[in-house]
Amino acid sequence: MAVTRTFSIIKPDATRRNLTGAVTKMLEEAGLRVVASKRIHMSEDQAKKFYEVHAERPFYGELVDFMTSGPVVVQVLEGEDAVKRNRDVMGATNPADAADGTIRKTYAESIEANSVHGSDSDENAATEIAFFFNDDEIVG
Ligand code: RTP
Ligand code: MG
Repeated sequence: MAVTRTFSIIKPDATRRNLTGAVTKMLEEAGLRVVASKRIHMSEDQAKKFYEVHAERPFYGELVDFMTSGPVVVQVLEGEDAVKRNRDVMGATNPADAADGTIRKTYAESIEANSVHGSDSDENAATEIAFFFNDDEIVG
């Protein structure tokens, strides 16, 4: 299995509850390595652009409001089959459907305030990493 990268966000509901370390520990225990990390407060423009694919969905406005409601931690994660590995440890979008032992089952508050984002393909991972990080900020 090839070592690849994915992009992760620890969302405002998790940073508000001081869960940055707890979430990161679960990512690390799942075999992912944090090769870049920074805490930012996303602007409305950034959040709108980042979630552009959801622009027509009914929850888009609320999602942008939520993602700009507090600090987030954006990270680049490296590991074998990183996109799938990360999505497996994140669990289902809705915590009510997430498997035991996943981040969302353990920590998410709701389908929206679900603690983490993870890229859903290698192609989107590359786009999302480039959206938040310069190459010299990633140390593998
Ligand atoms: P993500 O992109 O954040 O990793 O999560 P995902 O693939 O599991 O979910 P996606 O369908 O891409 O939705 C993106 C984020 O929008 C919020 N959401 N709210 N109110 C709702 O029905 C609803 N559905 C989705 C969640 O924060 C979700 O992670
Ligand atoms: Mg998604």
